[in-house]
Amino acid sequence: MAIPRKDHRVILHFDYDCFYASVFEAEQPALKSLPLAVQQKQIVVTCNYEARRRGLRKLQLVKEAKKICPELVIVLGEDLTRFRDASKELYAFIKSFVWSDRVERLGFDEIFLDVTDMVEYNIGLLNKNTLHDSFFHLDRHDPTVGFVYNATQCHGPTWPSASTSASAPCTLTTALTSSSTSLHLRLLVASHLAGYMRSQLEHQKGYTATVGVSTSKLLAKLVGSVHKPNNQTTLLPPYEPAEHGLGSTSNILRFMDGLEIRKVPGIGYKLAHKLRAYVGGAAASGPTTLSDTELGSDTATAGDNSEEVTVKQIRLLPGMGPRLLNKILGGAGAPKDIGVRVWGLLHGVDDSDVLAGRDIPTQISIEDSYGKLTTLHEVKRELTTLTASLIRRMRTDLTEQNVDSGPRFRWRAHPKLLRLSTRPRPPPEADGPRTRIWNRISRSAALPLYVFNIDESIDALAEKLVQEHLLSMFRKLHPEKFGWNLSLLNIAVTNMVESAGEQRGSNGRDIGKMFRSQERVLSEWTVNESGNEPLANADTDLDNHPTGTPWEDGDDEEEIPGTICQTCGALIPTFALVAHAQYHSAPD
Ligand code: DGT
Ligand code: MG
Repeated sequence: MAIPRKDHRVILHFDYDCFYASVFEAEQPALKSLPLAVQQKQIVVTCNYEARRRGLRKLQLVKEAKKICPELVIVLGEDLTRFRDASKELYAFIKSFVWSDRVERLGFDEIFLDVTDMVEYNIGLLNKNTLHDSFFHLDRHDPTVGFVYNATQCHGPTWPSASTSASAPCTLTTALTSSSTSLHLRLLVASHLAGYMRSQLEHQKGYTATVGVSTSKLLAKLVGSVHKPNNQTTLLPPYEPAEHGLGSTSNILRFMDGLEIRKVPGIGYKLAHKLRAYVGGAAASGPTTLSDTELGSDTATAGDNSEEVTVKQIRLLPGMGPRLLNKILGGAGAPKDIGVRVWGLLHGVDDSDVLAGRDIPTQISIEDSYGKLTTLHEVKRELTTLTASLIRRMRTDLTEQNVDSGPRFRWRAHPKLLRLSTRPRPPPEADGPRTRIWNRISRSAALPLYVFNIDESIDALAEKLVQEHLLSMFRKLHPEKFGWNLSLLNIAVTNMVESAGEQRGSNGRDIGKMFRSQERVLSEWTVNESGNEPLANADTDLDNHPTGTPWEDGDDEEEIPGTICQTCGALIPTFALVAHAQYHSAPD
């Protein structure tokens, strides 16, 4: 089956190294030489490379980390403000190099850039006689702005690497003799831009990043992680099997084939589970064909699901293709074209565009998770704290200073809905501690106008919003007076309406107009059930984004999917369950 691609683009993917730890290091450079871990709840969410050299890993229990490295310096990272601020600052810095507005943030620490225009412009100016001494123009209008580079070879490592490559390394000679000349040359030139931007990021901002260079977001992200940290990787052509004549293999296919399926963005926990189970089942029962009536929901439990499975193993299964994938992965809630989409992903196909950055978020949400939250008194206290943070965030992210006369600040956008979500902890089951907690329940209501009153104190507004709105929303979610136990509270403002086009300085009147009809809605106090929502997974997953691309990002807030340990009652992230069980079974 022919798989169409958009190979004319040049895409870079930036992933800051040990991001949260780097934010602390940028504030206090003395930390750089020490093993440093960032703690959220009982987890080391990330650690610097000094700590990694000493055997620490990301997402490890703090207790375990301290055992491995007693001299570990631990900083608390539960307040996300500093990471959010650093992320915004770095985004603006990186964006300043790029000509197009196609600079897209994924979470706090990843950025995709479409640099096709810059690369093509610079290829147009290459002088074949002085390639060693080329000049990369960073400004179309000022020919003095840029950097000198050697256009006869790629900057930094490539995949395949120059030494192991069956195909030629990334030099201009191969670029010019190859049938894929222009692709090769584009990637070569882009690798220099990537190298320059990495060095500027390090020297001007004190952050290092790992970068991938290819023709799609998917490939740039995946190839970038080949050389970590503080490095970059360019995925070399040929990208199509036919490019180098009969018998040559596409480097995309070779590269993808070696990946564990869960590494592929878009193949999340659930899809990987089904695919692994299918491979396990197929291995146990021999080749399976499309007519097999066993396919479908039963496949998820058919085989050994603990085994890692590569893209190649899936791709080469008998009868494998979009139709079989549809049978394996389809079902309630799955997109109709899941088979075609996953088949494309396994072949490294991702035609999604790098989206132009918007600096107004689609929603703002604040949440916290709890070991035990059982009384209305505690709920009210927590709601008030969360609401105060939410209003603070709204003021930071959604207002700007008024340059004209009138009020000092103006709202750049107005969220229209207020949403309260909780995650009730199910009662313990007889079969042990591994009850997965996946479901949130939520209710939404119109956001009252008074929240936008900048002259009122945040604490007073938070108190009012809780008393007058959130508590009654809470009671509708949990009509029983007691008997519930919550593991999470989340408050969000959504349905953002941007104020672009409004006259500066006229915000008071405009807000009044905008919310007049809303006040009517509020007076009737209708609360809409928004239903159960799946837990937003930390990574992107078609499972959770049935209508979108693998790149749809959730909230800025993250959380750790967890399970209650029945021995100690702590909320343990799913990935840490085995380690945690070992901890209880180990002698003191
Ligand atoms: P890297 O890219 O391997 O050098 O290390 P990081 O720390 O940049 O890791 P990355 O890129 O996966 O994630 C960026 C930040 O997001 C990281 O510094 C901490 C946070 N983070 C990552 N995974 C999780 C998670 O599962 N839960 C929580 N709460 N935070 C996470
Ligand atoms: Mg990172």
